[in-house]
Amino acid sequence: MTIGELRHVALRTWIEETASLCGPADIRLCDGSQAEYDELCSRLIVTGTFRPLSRDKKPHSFYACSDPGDVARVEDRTFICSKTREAAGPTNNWADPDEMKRILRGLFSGAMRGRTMYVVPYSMGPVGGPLSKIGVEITDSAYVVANMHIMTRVGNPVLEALGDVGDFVPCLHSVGKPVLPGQPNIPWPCDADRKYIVHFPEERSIWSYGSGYGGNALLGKKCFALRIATSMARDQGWLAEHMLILGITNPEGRKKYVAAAFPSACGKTNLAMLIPTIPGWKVETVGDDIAWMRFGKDGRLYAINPEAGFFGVAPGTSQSSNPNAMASLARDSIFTNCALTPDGDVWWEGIGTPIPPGSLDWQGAIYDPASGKPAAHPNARFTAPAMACPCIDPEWENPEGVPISAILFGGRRAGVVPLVHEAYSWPHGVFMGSIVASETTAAAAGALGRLRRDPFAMLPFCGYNMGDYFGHWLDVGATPGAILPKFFYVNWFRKGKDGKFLWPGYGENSRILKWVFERCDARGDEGAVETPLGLVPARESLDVSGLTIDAPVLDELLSVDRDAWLAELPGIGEYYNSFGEHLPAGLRAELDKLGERLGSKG
Ligand code: OXD
Ligand code: MN
Repeated sequence: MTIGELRHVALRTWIEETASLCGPADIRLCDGSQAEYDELCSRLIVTGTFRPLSRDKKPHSFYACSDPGDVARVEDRTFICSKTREAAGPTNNWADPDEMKRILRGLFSGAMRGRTMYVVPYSMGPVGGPLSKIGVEITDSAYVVANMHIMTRVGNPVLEALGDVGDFVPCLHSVGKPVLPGQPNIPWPCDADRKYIVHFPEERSIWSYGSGYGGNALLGKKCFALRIATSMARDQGWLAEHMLILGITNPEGRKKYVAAAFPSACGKTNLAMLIPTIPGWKVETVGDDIAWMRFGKDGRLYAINPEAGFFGVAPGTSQSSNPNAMASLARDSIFTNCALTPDGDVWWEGIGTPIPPGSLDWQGAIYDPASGKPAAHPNARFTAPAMACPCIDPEWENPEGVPISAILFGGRRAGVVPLVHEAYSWPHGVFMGSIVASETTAAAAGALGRLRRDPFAMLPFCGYNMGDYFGHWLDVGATPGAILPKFFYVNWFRKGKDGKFLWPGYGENSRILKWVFERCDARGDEGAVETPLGLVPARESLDVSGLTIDAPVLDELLSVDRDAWLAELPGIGEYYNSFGEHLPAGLRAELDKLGERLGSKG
């Protein structure tokens, strides 16, 4: 189909206006076919963006190196341009929408000269599903289109679902590097020093300029499925969350679904694909990053994974840490900023084998192990199709979603937070989500290992005032007739005095999932012990059979350090003050209750 044949007038007009602003050499409406994907990959080989991997090692897969100035999400260049600063709230960068549009129009003017402008209709969620939504990304990056093919559902079926007047989120993207006459095309075009990742929540549009990487450029993911979707969800009474979704089945064949929020690069993909170490239990994956949830007619909370692929952190992924991820990326995948071995495979730190001599690093230079630098960038990524995952859940594409029984929060905390604790109530669970804090990782540009509050793991992803977002969560819990999931807070990352992790993690986390599963069916505090923080497992209820763990270590993992928590309270209070009048009274009340429990119990 050509642009002129598009029946959707608003879409056609937007495409024509964008073309006249950006001045591309040609326009291509993407159909989503395999032939189109293959042609894009061939083009990317010609520009040097892709190198094909060996057919024997990773069939139909490609290696890409980014510009060194374009390796991660850029939170300081990400803006929420609501009409007022207050609507964006204290945790977002705000800019006046008119002023920002003026800047962006200047940057986008002529930005696509010499390039193809791709128009990518895509669906977040199964095409036409009741929880799904449509976006259209206009981009001048073939790399972005290829990744969108894996990460979302693209092309003709989406246009059909959109019809003549359907709603879509316009997402405009340019790498900001026109190809001028006589200039060669470069493998990773970007405008590294002038990036703008901009959201207009009221008009529900996205403009992204200057970066070709991940969450900055694949606009269906963080920009639409989280930042714009949170503001839709608030208005429409649902939830758009930075959560994995997994199904867990017990030895009797009963199954429950769990959603879990962890800050970026804290092991969501590993948890979503976990292989239980406890006999007879099974975990299956619905999604590893984003959940859209709303109540069904039966009162339960149903979740879909709006994505169709995994954009996972490669370093640390191995046959032993996550064999299911390794199988997902075994073919038909794109690898960005990994190392390349001489026999045409990819390599990264933590893959479990030594780097073969003569490998190239993430910049395409011969790797020198003596350099002391990693061969793969710490935020190197694989883009892999979800359906290739051996443990993909049979219901993962159910357009109605899967019913959620438990919601987990977690972060990287060397101390203070016990291995697992359960909330006493929905508002207490919302309180837990609001105080998530984690040591920072390489998923975003900036200092590593700093403790930062990352409420609901949504700090970089909430498209409106975070105080109002807390209020929305409280309101959702008060929905009449709702059968509410239970909340839990987990911390696999607690360390002992010797600096070593106390808990083995990975497949052993199934022991915690088992306790969560059983708590969902339990009456009262069966299997649990009350503490000031919440309910922790009664020692005999946490299955540690077959695990070598000393009793004192387990005690330490499950202990509530009252002094440390009393010391945390003022910080939480100050944090809450930063939301001013937008902080819901219900959360302040939870903080007071925690203070009382710490004073009177434990
Ligand atoms: C991601 C992130 O890429 O959270 O999922 O940064
Ligand atoms: Mn994420």
